[in-house]
Amino acid sequence: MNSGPASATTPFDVEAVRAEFPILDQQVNGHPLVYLDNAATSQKPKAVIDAICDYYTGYNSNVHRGAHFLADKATRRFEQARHKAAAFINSPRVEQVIWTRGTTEAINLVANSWAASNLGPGDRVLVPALEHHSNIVPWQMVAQRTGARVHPIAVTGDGEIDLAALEAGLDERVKLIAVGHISNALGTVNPVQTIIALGHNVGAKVLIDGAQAVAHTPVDVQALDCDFYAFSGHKMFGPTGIGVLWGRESLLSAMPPWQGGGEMIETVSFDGTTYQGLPYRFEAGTPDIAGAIGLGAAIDYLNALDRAGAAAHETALLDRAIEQAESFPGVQRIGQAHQVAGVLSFLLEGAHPADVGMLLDQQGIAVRTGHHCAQPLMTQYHIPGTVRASFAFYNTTDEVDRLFEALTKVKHMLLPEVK
Ligand code: 7TS
Repeated sequence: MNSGPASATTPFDVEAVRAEFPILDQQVNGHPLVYLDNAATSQKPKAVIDAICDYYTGYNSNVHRGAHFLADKATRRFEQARHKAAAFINSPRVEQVIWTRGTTEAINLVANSWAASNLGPGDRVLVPALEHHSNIVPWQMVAQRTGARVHPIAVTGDGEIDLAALEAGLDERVKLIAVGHISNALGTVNPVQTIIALGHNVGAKVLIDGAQAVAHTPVDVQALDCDFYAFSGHKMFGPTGIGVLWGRESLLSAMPPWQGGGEMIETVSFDGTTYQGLPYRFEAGTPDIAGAIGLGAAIDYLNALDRAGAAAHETALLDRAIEQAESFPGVQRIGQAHQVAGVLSFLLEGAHPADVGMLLDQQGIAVRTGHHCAQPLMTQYHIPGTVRASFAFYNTTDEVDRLFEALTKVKHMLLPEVK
């Protein structure tokens, strides 16, 4: 893990970090905000907000087109952000970083380009049963078009991928394994390195959905040896509307474009059009320039942060939350994986998750309730959804305690007869 600039002996200063996130300092429903919905989207430090503001106030211009000062500056900053993203995940080459709207679009790009041209009848795509819908539905759509089939990989009652079941399902018909790095619904840290090696043993490609990982752990696509890695800027303290598809160069350069338009062509004529090389052939139309620049600022922010200290602080927060959940009468934790990050999913016995979420909100506490876009997992557990508290390094132990104090009140309100 990166240790950042702070020395190992300097304690992680959560109050100093919080001061960088202006949104955190506000009252909601008459209480200080406790933001525990970080898995849905993270908050943005001033540096990111300022970078976006500077772009619009100082050098807003389209990229790659203009022969004027502002266009040059916008293009330079936009491409600098791509270099930052490449370094952030240790990409061998910057051309392997393709801007997308986010994880969802990155996965759809692979489905519509690589999978549409490489899958055929009888081929298989393996997807763990705990995946987010955006790592299920695109594969179902392309399977329908190609005659391939999507097979779920079993998940244990604890919320871990059943590796024995995965191995049993692996043969040369499997062309792709699409797996999340960290589960958004349960926080399970999946053994992606093992899964990548297993997939490669049978000649399958492996795509990692890194949406939940990038905020919590350093990512090294070369060490992982994955074929594709997808992530969203907004879950790692950057803006919405921007994300990355990283791909192995040999795969990306053989893939057909999936959207046509400006920026992605070399020459256009009615006799035939030729396409740009990487990464532009996959970036039709005006990109989210402010978003890319904002994501670059988020990466700078993370690089300057004591990431080891932040990770240790997050682990302490989650441990405290799990401990309190387990000693809280009537609270059932959903998911008991050995390795978890960032997420506590739970139910309050006798109460609907939506009611719990609403009453927590009345006390200033923001959580998400529902199926978390992981319906097959909820179906497996026979539950309508969960209450999900998800943490970032700017949360405090006091906020964890406030969650459970508020939950005590919720319990009295919803279940006055239960002790
Ligand atoms: N994959 C995972 C694992 C996710 O958690 C999410 C978003 C996505 C893909 C899609 O990312 P997007 O940026 O393209 O939307 N997860 C959530 C969540 O847990 N609550 O709201 C969004």
